[in-house]
Amino acid sequence: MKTVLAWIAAAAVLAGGASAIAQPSAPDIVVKAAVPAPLFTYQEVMVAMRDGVRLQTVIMTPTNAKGPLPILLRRSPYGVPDKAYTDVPDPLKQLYEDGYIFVIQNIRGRFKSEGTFSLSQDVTVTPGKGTIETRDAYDTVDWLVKNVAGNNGRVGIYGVSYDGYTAGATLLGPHPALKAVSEQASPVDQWMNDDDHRYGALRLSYDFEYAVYEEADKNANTHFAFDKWDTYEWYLAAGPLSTLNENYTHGKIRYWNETIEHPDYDDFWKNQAWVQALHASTVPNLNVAGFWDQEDPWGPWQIYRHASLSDPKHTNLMVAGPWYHGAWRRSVSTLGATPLGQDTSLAFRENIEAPFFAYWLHDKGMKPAWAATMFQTGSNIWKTYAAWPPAAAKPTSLYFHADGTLSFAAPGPGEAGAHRDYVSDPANPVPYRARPISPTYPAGDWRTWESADQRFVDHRPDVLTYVSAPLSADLTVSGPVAAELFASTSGSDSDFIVKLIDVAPDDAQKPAWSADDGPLPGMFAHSANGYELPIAMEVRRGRYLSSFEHPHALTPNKPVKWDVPLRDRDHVFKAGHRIMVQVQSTWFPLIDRNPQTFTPSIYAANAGDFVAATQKVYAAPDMASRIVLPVVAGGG
Ligand code: PG9
Repeated sequence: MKTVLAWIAAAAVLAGGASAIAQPSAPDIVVKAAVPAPLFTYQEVMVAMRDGVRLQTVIMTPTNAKGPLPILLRRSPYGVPDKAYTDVPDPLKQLYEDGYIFVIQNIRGRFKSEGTFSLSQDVTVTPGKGTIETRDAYDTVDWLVKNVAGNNGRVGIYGVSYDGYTAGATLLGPHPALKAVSEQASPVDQWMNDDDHRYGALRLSYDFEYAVYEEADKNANTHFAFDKWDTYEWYLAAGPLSTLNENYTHGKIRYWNETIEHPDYDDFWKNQAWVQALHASTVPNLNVAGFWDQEDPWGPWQIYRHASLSDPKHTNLMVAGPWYHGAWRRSVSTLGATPLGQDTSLAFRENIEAPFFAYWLHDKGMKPAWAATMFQTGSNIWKTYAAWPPAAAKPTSLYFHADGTLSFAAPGPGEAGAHRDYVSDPANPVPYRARPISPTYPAGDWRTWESADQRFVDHRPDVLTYVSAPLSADLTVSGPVAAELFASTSGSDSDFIVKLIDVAPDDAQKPAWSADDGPLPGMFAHSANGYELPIAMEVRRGRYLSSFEHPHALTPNKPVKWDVPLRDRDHVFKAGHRIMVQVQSTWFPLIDRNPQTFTPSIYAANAGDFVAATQKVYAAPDMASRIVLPVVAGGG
């Protein structure tokens, strides 16, 4: 920040003069603070879209520009700055140094932007034309290059999450002046994964609280007014989901109504799965994902894969790191209780993001030679890959055994019929993080729960734990991970949640944290000894095992295969660490409770439908539950 100078020279002159000439009375000495030169000019304009709807748009042009600059656009439902930045925000510092005109726009229906906003309609795809955000971005870019003084005719767009989606949606119909895109944590299909569901299992707390956040008031981001801090208690007391509208939202939150009116994967959701319309890399795009993203960990990988279907110029890039949602725009130097040795977010912005935009918008630097760059955890180093997943990764099975161990050896003949059981009771669901579970907004602790130590549940009788022997050598896992469970329930519907965990060695005599590593973040204020760090976690809902469109009842007590995709990972389980898997059937209130009685819609279930069920997880030669790891021999 520029120092604010005090104009003390005038005061010194006056003081000197006072000794020479007697003053009848002391004059008022006016000390004026020097006003630093503004870093940006600020302009707010209403930009008309093709249908006449005008969008509130803020343009900030650096005052130090020495020539025409490219424009960096961000389109958001969350509001725009009401004055120029007086200092460059940390996440923009590297970009500011290269020189951009920053433009931030409220999407239609939000704040002063005209038109209507609806979480579902905004992402609904019109074949051949993309989504409403594809078209509004096109019209905005068109207006900007024609009207913003001092622009060089090139535009980039970037943003995280909703702003990431508005960036990603441009790929379906980009304006010719749009030369670079960085979608960061963009969702692509809200029924299949990311914010609102996981393969059809409702992300209750997020879906409900976010729908209120964005749809309760056009002019605000609204926090649902819980009357309890521990939302675990609040959602449990609320009972079946029909009560949320009856008692609280009264049918006024459109997206929540739509969520419970469309339990299955019907056209309402399919038409919003915008990535299905993407078949090629249309504009250079830097996809960014967090391995520990608690909201949108899946979308960027889908966009990357879809754009890779045709990418002759190698303009489609993938970056991922040890980050919660959007953490690469903050600062991340630790994961769980482990120091990473650097600010990985800053490194991303300095070495990847800024050079990406500089190359495409300023003709500076080199085009990246890699297809993917990951901050690989465990080894805690940056790695670049010519292709993702790396060809060297070989699917390798890690098997469950009914004695609670995990090993690379499949169950033998002596383990015929072997299984472990537990009772899953929707009246006493397993919390997804240590209680109290504060509201999603505005409390910051939601951000980091995916890297929280899982010891907080592994004593529960309704959580099965499997653990390997300490590894004799490093085990590198790079690529998509999956679980295959053979399991039954005594109910006619049920959920299974699988967590893959890296267990740090426990040596109480050797604190894993040294003072040189800096202060530990509050919630991890203990050493890494024995820390159970989740590497991957996911849920499957039984009713959707054979069809996402047409749910089916499960046959009570009949074991079936549960495929549980665990997304892409790049992690080294270090020698001496153990691999752990936890299996459970509730994860509350992150995921709504499965009644464990099949009903046509869970959201219309009555209190009486919620019953306890006995779950069996098999580890037998013909029903070998396993985790499939993409192992890179020798670390790659
Ligand atoms: N995860 C948020 C979101 C994006 C898109 C749809 C719904 C929610 C966000 O942080 O913007």
